[in-house]
Amino acid sequence: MDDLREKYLGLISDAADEATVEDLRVQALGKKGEISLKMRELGKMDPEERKTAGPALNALKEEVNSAIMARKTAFADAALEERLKTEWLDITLPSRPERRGTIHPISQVWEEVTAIFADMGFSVAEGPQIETDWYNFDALNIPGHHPARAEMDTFYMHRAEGDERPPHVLRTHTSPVQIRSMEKMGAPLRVICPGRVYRADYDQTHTPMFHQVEGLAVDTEISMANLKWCLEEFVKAFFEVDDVELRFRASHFPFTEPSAEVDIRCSWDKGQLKVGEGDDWLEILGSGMVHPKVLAAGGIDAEKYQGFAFGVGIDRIAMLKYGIPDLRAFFDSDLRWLRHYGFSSLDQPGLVGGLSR
Ligand code: 2NL
Repeated sequence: MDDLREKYLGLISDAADEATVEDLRVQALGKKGEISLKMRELGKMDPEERKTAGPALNALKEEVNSAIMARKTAFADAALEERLKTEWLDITLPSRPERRGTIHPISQVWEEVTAIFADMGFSVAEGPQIETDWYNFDALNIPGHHPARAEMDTFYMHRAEGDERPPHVLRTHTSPVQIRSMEKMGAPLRVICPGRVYRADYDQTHTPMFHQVEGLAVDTEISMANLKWCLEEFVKAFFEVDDVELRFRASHFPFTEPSAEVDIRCSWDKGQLKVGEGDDWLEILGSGMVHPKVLAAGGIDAEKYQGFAFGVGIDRIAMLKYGIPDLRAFFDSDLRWLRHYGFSSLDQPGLVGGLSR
């Protein structure tokens, strides 16, 4: 054993590199290593002999193993030192201008829509992307058996085995934020809720994560007329035109009654959208008068208050306004695409300086 100790400790300290140390480890402690074979011989010894040889062999194995580890660490540290000498980075240098990104069109439109409604006196609220089924469905008058639950292609979160509570969901719309706003702030209330939403749908015109802005106004004398004015102001400001014509089409949502889908008059000239003129109609949002059950779910007295609400797809109106043909390019993180469609970080959208420049 002393010979083995001497031999390996010597070889380990003489080793010139990490690979040599690893070879020595195999040679001594590997499956068929010299020390491992000795350990196997323990079985053949008589019990008395084993009593002294066993612990001694174990100690030898430990000692050689520690020597190997220490030498390997020393080589690794030296290699790291060497690398750090060549890979140093001067973080005070300015970034390379050709690598600089731009504001993503979705962020730009998010800010534009927020600026327009903030100017009309709406406050802005955000909330969790993982929601309970109560906030995402029940509070919005979408009961358990309602087909809208299935239609929404909901992503359900996993629950632990045996946990019988209903699963959390990735919110399918930002409406839960408005329920939370009603609970927190009560009536009267004017709020818009921009955010990410999720539906299990992926094709030419759908991505599983997309963006929505919903608006809600609650007061004692609110009507469809107020809704229509607000939406007209929004469309004019957003598309940066002086006049628009809106068309309300009867529709159905569980959370509004009556409900209307809103189209704007437009024309398409060589693939270029013109808003406010022409013979085409373009659907841009859904809206309606808040269902009394939804007001009640938000803790608001539906005998005393009414409200209007609407929902707009940010990605969709971004494509329309900025002539972006392919939805999926939004999420490619392609710098060339971003430089083509993106916006300067110095141009904050505002109604005074112009929305988009
Ligand atoms: C669409 C339709 C809509 C709402 C969203 C809403 C929220 C509450 C109460 C009532 Cl808390 N309504 N949101 C109402 C009507 C339509 O979105 O097609 N969006 C892209």
